[in-house]
Amino acid sequence: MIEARHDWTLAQAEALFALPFPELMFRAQQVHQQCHDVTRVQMSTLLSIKTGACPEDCAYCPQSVRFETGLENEPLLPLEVVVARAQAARAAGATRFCMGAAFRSPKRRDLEKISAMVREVSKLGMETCVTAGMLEPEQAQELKAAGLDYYNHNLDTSPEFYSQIISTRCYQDRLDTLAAVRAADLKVCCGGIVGMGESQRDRAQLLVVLAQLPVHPESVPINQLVRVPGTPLENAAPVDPFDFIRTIAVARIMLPQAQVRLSAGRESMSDELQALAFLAGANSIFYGEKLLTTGNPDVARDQALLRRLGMQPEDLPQAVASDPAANGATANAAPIVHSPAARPTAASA
Ligand code: SAM
Ligand code: DTB
Ligand code: SF4
Repeated sequence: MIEARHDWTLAQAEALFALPFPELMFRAQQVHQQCHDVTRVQMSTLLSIKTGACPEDCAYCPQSVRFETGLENEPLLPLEVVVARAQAARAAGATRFCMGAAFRSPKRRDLEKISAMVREVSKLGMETCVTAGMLEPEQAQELKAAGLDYYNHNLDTSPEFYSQIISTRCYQDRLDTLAAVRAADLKVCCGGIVGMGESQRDRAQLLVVLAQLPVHPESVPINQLVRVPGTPLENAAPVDPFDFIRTIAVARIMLPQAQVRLSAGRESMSDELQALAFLAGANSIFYGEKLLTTGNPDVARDQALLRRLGMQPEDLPQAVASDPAANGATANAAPIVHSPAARPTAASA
């Protein structure tokens, strides 16, 4: 068992980034093998439950009201639409349903509606995740009471580079929300974006901040910037794919127990690059044709990729998979049966 370390320094993180690629991959593999079943991938499906018109100015984001991206704004989706999408995601093999809302922070009425969504999606036996901007401690507690498992709130980059990407809130605001989420006993999903013009040092510093949190995030999404026309970062220089893989490997080493998610950007990645990400220690993906507003590989491509690699999706929590009633599933919820096509095994490959 590798113990989580909270005393990582920037020099140590940078030294990992500077290792020869094969050496870094070997170190990441050692940690991955000890802490995880390397054949399993956790699959989360995203749904944008409130789209666009966000007052924040995050330079990467198509949902900011300040950029002309041609996005159609949409208010909070009705509960039944969200539940139907969660059921479909579960039937396709996802175990976690992530609901994303383009808010700076949710208002009282919004949070009540989101809490209702969490309650209903939980009844399907899926893990639930919400990302809806900054939260006060009581708001985090309200979501916890509704049965929420994870709250996603990314630090995105280093404290030093942050102000070049976002001016409408500061790094400390993000850290305060993360503390509120942790205090409410929610699991933390927190990561960043690679490809915004940041340096290797910024990537190392982001991982140091994550590792120095009092408790490591359970889930760490590593996004490759999706360059959306109309955003200030539409012409950002592409990242060297090996530097992207290095970021995943260093995250794996510094945050050994976390689920490291190969997140946005997969649509433009080859199967070989994604396989390299799994070798570097990624063990989670966003699964389903869409992220929030941009594309993601389709389900058939991901199923084929896992099959070719002899890897399998993680199972739904056991008690739920075998006995939906035990988890309070509603009468209109589809039975939790994954079609063989959705659950590729090494044997079926
Ligand atoms: N508004 C909430 C917030 O910012 O916390 C939740 C939604 S926001 C879209 C969630 C995360 O998506 C961001 O923190 C960012 O890391 C990621 N993201 C947004 N646009 C992206 C893009 N174009 N490429 C990669 N990641 C992106
Ligand atoms: C995360 O780290 N990445 C996801 C999720 N958390 C909410 C969002 C990616 C968004 C990519 C751009 C879009 O589809 O709008
Ligand atoms: Fe708004 Fe979140 Fe997009 Fe920033 S990342 S503009 S807060 S939706």
